[in-house]
Parts: sequence; C-alpha cells; structure tokens
Amino acid sequence: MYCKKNKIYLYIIFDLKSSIIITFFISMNSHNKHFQKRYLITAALPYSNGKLHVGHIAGSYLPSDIFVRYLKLNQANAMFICGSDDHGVAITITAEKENKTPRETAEFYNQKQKENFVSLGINFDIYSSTCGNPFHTKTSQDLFLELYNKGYFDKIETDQFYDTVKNKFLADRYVKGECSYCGAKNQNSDQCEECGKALDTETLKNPISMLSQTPAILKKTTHWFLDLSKSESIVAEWLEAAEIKENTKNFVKGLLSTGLVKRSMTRDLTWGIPVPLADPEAKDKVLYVWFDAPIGYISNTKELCQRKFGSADKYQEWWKDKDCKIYHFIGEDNTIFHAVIWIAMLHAEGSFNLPTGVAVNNFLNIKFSNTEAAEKISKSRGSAIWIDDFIAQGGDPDGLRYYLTMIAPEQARTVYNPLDYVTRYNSELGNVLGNLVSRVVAMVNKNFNGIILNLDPAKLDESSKRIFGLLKNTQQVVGENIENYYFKSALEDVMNFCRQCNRYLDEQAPWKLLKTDQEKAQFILSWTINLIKDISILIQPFLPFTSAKIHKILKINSYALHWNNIGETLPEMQIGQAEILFPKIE
Ligand code: B3M
Ligand code: ZN
Repeated sequence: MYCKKNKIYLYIIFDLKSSIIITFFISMNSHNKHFQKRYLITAALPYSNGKLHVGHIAGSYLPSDIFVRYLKLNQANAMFICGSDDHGVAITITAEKENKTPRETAEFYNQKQKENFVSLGINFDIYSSTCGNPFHTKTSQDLFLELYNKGYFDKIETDQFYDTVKNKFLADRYVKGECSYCGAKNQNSDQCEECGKALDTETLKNPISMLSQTPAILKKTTHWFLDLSKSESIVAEWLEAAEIKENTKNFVKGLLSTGLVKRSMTRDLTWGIPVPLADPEAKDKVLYVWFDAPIGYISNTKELCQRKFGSADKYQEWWKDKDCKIYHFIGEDNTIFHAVIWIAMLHAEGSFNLPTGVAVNNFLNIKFSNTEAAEKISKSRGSAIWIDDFIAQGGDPDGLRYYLTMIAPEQARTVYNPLDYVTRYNSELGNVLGNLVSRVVAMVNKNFNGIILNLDPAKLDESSKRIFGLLKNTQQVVGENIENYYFKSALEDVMNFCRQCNRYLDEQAPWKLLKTDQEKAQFILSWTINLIKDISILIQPFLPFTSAKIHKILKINSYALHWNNIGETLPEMQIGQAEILFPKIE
C-alpha cells in the first residue's frame, strides 16, 4: 500500500556562532505516490450562536485536523475547509436573547470560534462564514435554480407550524416537541437528536412554540420540496463505495429502508438566503439552513481559492476534477444531511464530485465528580467545558487533544471525565513520552556535550534492530488507522511505541554503560534520539505543539520533516537542552 521510500537528501547548516544545527530533508518526489493528487477535507460548519466546548472538538474538528495534518505530512495537496453556519433559527433565537441582529450574533461568535480553534492548533486553511462569504449567496441560489430548472422541486401548499400569539410561522427550532419515532421529548421540529431521524409536522407530537410557549397550530403556506425518494438508489449506490464507518453505513441503510420522503427546502423566515424565484409566493421566504449550509463548503473553497490563487474559479479543481478526494467530518446528528440529502443535492446538480468519505463521530457526554451519572453536554445546564476556559486556566492544548483522541466517540457515545483527564495526562503523556525525552536529552547533554553520532542502520545490534522494525511497523499501522478514521487506535499505537522505547532504554541501561563502555553508551543514546525524532513525526498529527517543542530541543526544522523521514538517521549533530514537556498537574 505504501510506496517505497523516496530518495532523501540531507542538508546540514552548521552555524558555529550560535551553534545551531538546522537539519532539513528535501524529498525528491513532491508527494507520496500512495496519495491522491488533491484532497478537500471539511469539518461541519458550527452554528455561530455560541463558543465551542470539548464536545464540538471531539466530534468533528479534532479528527479532521489529525487527518489533514497526516495528509500534509505526506505532502498531499490538501485543503482544510471550515467556517460558521450563520443562517437558520439557531442564530435568530440567540440574537433575540442577546439583543443583537442575527448578523452581529454570527460575526461575534464566528470570531470566538476562530480563536477557540487556533488555541487548540486546529489549523483550517480557511474559516469563513456563510453570511460573510462573498460567494455564498450566489453559489447557493445557483444550485437551487439548477435543481429547480431540472425539475427536482415540487411546489406544494402545505401545513406548517404557526404561533397564533405572535402571528408567525415557526421554522425548525422555533418549535419543540416529541419525536414520534423514538419518543424523545424536547426535540427541534426538523430533526430528533436522539434517533437522528428527520421530523416534520406529522412526526413531531405536542408541538410548542418557543416564541410564546403556547401550542403551535398548523397553517397553510407554500414551499419547495425536494423529493428525496427519487434519489434513494443514488444514495444507496454512493453508500456502498463510500469510505464510511460500518455503524454509519448501517444507520444510513436504516434510513433508506424506511423510504425517503419529500423535504421542504424553503422556510418562512426573514434571516437567510432569499429563495431565488420570481414567483410571488417565494416572497419573504429563504432557503432552509440545511440547504445552504453544506453549499458553504463549496463557497468557502471558492473564497480560499480567490485568496490563495487570485481565482475563485480554481475551486473546480477540488470540486469537479476527478482526481480530488472529498471528505466530510461531522457529528452524529449531521449524518442524514451529509450522507443522504447532500448526496441527493450534489447528484441532482450533476457537475460536482460526490464525497469519497464521510467520517462521523458520536456525541461526547460528560461526568463531573459531583454528579452521579454521565450527562449530555449542555450550555443551559452548565455542564460544558468551554475551550476558552480550559486555555485561560492554563490547560495544555495538546493534553486536551490527547485526551479527546483517547476517549474519542468513534463507535458510540463516550464520556469526558475531568479527573480521568488529569490521570491520563500525568501517567501517559508525562510518564511515558515526557520522561523518555527528558531523560535521554539530559544524558546526551551531560555526558557528550549534546553530541549525537551519525549511525548506520545497517550496523545496528540486535535489540536496536528490533526497535527499528517496531518503528517501521508502527509507522505503517498508524498511517492505516488514520486513513480509516481510527484515530484513537493510531494514537495508542504511537504511545505503545514510546513505551517500547522506554523499555529498550531500560534494557540497554546507558547510564551503566557510561562507566564501562562510553562508545556503546553514546551509540544507544544517539539511536534513542533518532527514535525521539521519529516519535516527533508520528505524534505531529495528534500533538502538534509537543512535536514542535521536541524539534526545538533537538534543533531540527519542523517544517522540513515528513512522514517519509521516519526511520531516516540524523547526521552527527549537537542537540539542545531538555525542557519539561508535560509539567505534572495536581
Ligand atoms: N451547523 C449543525 C451543527 O452545528 C450544523 C452543521 C452544518 S455542516 C454543513 O451541528
Ligand atoms: Zn427520535
């Protein structure tokens, strides 16, 4: 599966005055052949109605960031697209509460979210917004019109929820009620968060208006419906070939087996993208937020291409050329929209690539020491751990990335436990990885003036050879796990390799050899520094800040290191002083 090692040239610049050694590798091939020409990775566009908590990060942003970092480490031409989802009722409700206009609300939280992402090293190539992106309105309206002209929409006079106190139609979150599929209470009128099914006026029981807290009635209005039943076979065919986890596949199959129905793609609202039809009945109507939101992936790609290449039109290389793979990373409640409706929309439009993969994570629950059971993360009940609080309290971004990956809800809902976080930070990051780096670097400095030798892998002794074999095996398995969205297993493999390195060191005991065989001691320590350099590459997708710290300690240029450099030996060089990577938390 993996291509043979590229030919690597090693350049060393030795600056005597500052005694800094900068090492950089130049790879002869521009990218690893095993990889596709282009990749476009998207992470779900969060509603700009609040800042971010650990549940958001564990759901789609951290896994997608790991995936993209891994692709970029392999020199793949990858674009990482995100931005806020600014339309819809989620925003207008918050705006009403905070006494702002929807646009002010969207802009305010878009900025907060951007800061939250940066603080955790989640590095989008663009973080735009559906109300601020100059391409978004037209891109959404054009797509709507294309479907309209192709006859995909049915104009239907229909019953919609209505508030007789406020005299307003009530879209989506303006109405809550009981899901008739699973019985869950307090669900938004368009989707049940518990069972993931789409809801409508017939399947939401006991509807209550969120505007007046009175029962919502039904009133006639006209909307444009997409008949999803026409796309059933297309979705089923796409699903078979898609890179998608087994549990997600089964969930979508379940949706298909009960049959797809007509879904309204327009709403009686003032905030949103106007329905682009001259029809008088389209007046004062906007596109359903779930119609325009995924189109945001396309508009944001256009905006990025405009910035990066001076041509928005270049977006076609990512959305239309067949040599680009598109991956969407989402949370469980977004599955129906990405793996059913979006596929139907894209296929109906006809000129865009369908996604290669959709990576879905489940929700993260939370368990505080003063509560009995794990509960859902909820702003209103105050059970959220906010990213800005975590950082302001001195939390380590890589510590959080580590813990959230280790407890990732990849197959089912899992639980965030603040006490467990402390234990794992100290005992795994601190004792396994931090300790390995600090003791080896300290010994090299103390006994050999920081000098490590250039070693010939062909001349390794048996146990050093064994650990080299483990390294190459780890590199392969970690890569495969990341490519299959098994981020937790991938990180476990990396940590197990660190444990093996500690064991290797304990067996070789260079601290004893120092008294009997200096040469062998320097060999073992030099070899372990090479392994630490390789660990710094293996952890880069997961722990980018730590990886950069190790590079600083070793005096290696981070930017020049690639996945292919794992196993390459360092030249004779002088490393820097140790630094505590994971200070103990009490
Ligand atoms: N804003 C829902 C959410 O934040 C929605 C995702 C849109 S992705 C195109 O969970
Ligand atoms: Zn339900």
